[in-house]
Amino acid sequence: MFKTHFISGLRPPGRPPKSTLNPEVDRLEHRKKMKRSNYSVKVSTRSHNKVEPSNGLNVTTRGDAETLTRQKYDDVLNMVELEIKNASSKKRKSTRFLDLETYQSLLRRTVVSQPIDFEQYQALPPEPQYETPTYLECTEQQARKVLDDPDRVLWMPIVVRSGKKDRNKPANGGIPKFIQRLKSDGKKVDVLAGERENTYHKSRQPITLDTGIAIERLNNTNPEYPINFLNLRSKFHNPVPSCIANIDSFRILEDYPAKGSNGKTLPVMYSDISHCASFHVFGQRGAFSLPHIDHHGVFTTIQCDDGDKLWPIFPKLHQETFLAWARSTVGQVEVESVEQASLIHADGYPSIAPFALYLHTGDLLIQPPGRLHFPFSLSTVLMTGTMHWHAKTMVQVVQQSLLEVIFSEVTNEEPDYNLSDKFHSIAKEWERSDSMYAWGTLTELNQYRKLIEVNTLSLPLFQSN
Ligand SMILES: O=C(O)CCC(=O)C(=O)O
Ligand SMILES: [Fe+2]
Repeated sequence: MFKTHFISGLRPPGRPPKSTLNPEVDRLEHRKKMKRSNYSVKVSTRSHNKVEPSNGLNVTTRGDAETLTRQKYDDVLNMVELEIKNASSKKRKSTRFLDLETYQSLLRRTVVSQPIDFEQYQALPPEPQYETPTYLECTEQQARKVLDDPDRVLWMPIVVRSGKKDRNKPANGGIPKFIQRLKSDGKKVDVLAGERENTYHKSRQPITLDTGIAIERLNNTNPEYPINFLNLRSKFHNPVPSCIANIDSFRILEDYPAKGSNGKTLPVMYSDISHCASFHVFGQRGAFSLPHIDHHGVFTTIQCDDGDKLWPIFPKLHQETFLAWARSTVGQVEVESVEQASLIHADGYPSIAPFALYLHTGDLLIQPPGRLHFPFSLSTVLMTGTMHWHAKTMVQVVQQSLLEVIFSEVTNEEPDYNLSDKFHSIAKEWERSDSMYAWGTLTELNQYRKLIEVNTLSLPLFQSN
């Protein structure tokens, strides 16, 4: 699903309230300031791009994941650098070329960090740690314990590796079966395929192709623009991974607005996030996405069904950094102070170093809300994903949804038409004393109530109560 609509009851994107400078001037100023600023995390070069998780995380070496991720990271960087080198002589720079340059800059400052294990995760304080480039690698049972923990909400990504016997075994018949289904299910498909080269933003929007033609393009092993099928409706049964399935607090999204009826037939609106909460992404080798967040504050689960993906991701960002980046997506960078300007790198994304995750056939990723990520397809790769709201993070869900109305470039997905209704039904459920969901505090409920009434851009979105 791609964005073309706005949340009902909210105004379409407009100028953000803060005064800003000319983007070109900002960019130059920013570069100068970046040179002056003494950014503290050691990153940026291929040979030195390893950091230890900071903030007291005491990690032990988990050689396999780190070595493999580093190899795959190197493969992607080599592919990107080679393509840039080969294209550099061309007079006209394609959108892909410009995006590749940005991607290269991002990759060069991406670090490869060690995951922590279940015991280390449990020993951590429950509060989220900002700017910490780490993730949890654990079994599916451990992941369920982490997700079902009433005392803490997940803030770092989890990677569940496929068991040895499932390694290299594609799920559900893999790519061949998926292509068969794709052909039989519909004549048309939305893809990112580089057809719109003329304007900066349009080329990043999907085009509709005949399914047969889109699939045909996969046969070209050296395409000028690898094809990326994003957000396809799920084609397999039971896409929800067992580590998250039927945990009440993660069911809000699929339960609303269906609550109030036990019937099996409900009117379905295509753009309703509850009805497209499972999806596939299917990318040709070389296809990639620039950093974005998944929409409406969802936790995303993404299972690698068949193939290989590098999934670089930013650590949890301070609100200030997140907002500075959101503003920069509409060409506006705050330059009120050196500190503020240095939050955003010259490539347009937060200066804090991203870190790499690698996903292979059978691996599962659980990605917390609001995390910028920029996946790269190392092979033709099929993934199945699901989206979830958590009862304790509903304030962030509304905040992020409002932010997406103002700065629509932060996500690559289409907003939900029914969001406003959904938010109001959820408020009613939250107010019930016998509710089955583990909601946030009373203060958060009051904040949520205020936020769902916002229909103007002038209100402060991030007030604390
Ligand atoms: O594979 C891609 O290019 C993008 C996938 C993605 O970001 C997602 O599924 O959230
Ligand atoms: Fe995404």
